[in-house]
Amino acid sequence: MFTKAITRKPCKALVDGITTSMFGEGTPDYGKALKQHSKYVSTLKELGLEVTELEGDERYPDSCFVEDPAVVMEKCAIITNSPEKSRNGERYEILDTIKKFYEDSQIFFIDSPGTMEGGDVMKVGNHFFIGQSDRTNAEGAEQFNDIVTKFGYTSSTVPVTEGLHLKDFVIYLENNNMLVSSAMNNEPAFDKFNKFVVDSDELYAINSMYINGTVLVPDGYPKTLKIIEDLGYPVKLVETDEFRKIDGSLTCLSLRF
Ligand code: CIR
Repeated sequence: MFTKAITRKPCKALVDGITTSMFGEGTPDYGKALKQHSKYVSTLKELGLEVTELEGDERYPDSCFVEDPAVVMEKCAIITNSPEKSRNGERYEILDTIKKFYEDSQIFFIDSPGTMEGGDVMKVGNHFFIGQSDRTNAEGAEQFNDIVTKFGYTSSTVPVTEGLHLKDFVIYLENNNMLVSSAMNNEPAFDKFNKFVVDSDELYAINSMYINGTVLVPDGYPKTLKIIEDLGYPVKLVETDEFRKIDGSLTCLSLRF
């Protein structure tokens, strides 16, 4: 059960955010991005979360994607280490906020040469699947494993072969249900789950977000919406088009715990 979330308002420099153009083209419209973000935050609040809303930080164009500089869980928090120059400083900024919720003895760091971003970390019960991607390397995954095993969690790695982060291609919706890309459907690590393959023209909607029984789904992906509704989840649609232009989706806009 999640009770809290941390978000950060998009800054004007959002228009300079990093993009692989894997989901769409163009530059985000800042005004629209602010509106979509504010709706996202109010949706989290409607679901009962107490949201700590941080101010935009112009030094870091991608800083609204707070999921990446930290991984939070019940027993500890891990400050990650982005290999992207324009994002690495976000780890120091999120730390101050993490300290409000965790004791110093519960806060850990991924250090160079280890790299990691939270978008590559997917929690399933007490297990973490860690995507090995351009942002998260084997050393980062090993450091993460050393930390979480001390607290009774386990972790394993999964190769990310098709884009930015693990959670762009597989997402856990609890109740043993997973949305997957066709590549992730062939990943043996996920064999035991009820997998639902999302069509290639709706790949972006894999990154839907389970919050306390409800699933937030990006607006505009009817086939994926139907899969989720047919599974019986109450659904809330959220517009994220402006973030999509720079590879941002639902989970990356918050830390939930
Ligand atoms: C980046 O490339 O770092 C940002 N433009 C997008 C980050 C998205 N983060 C996520 O999915 N966890």
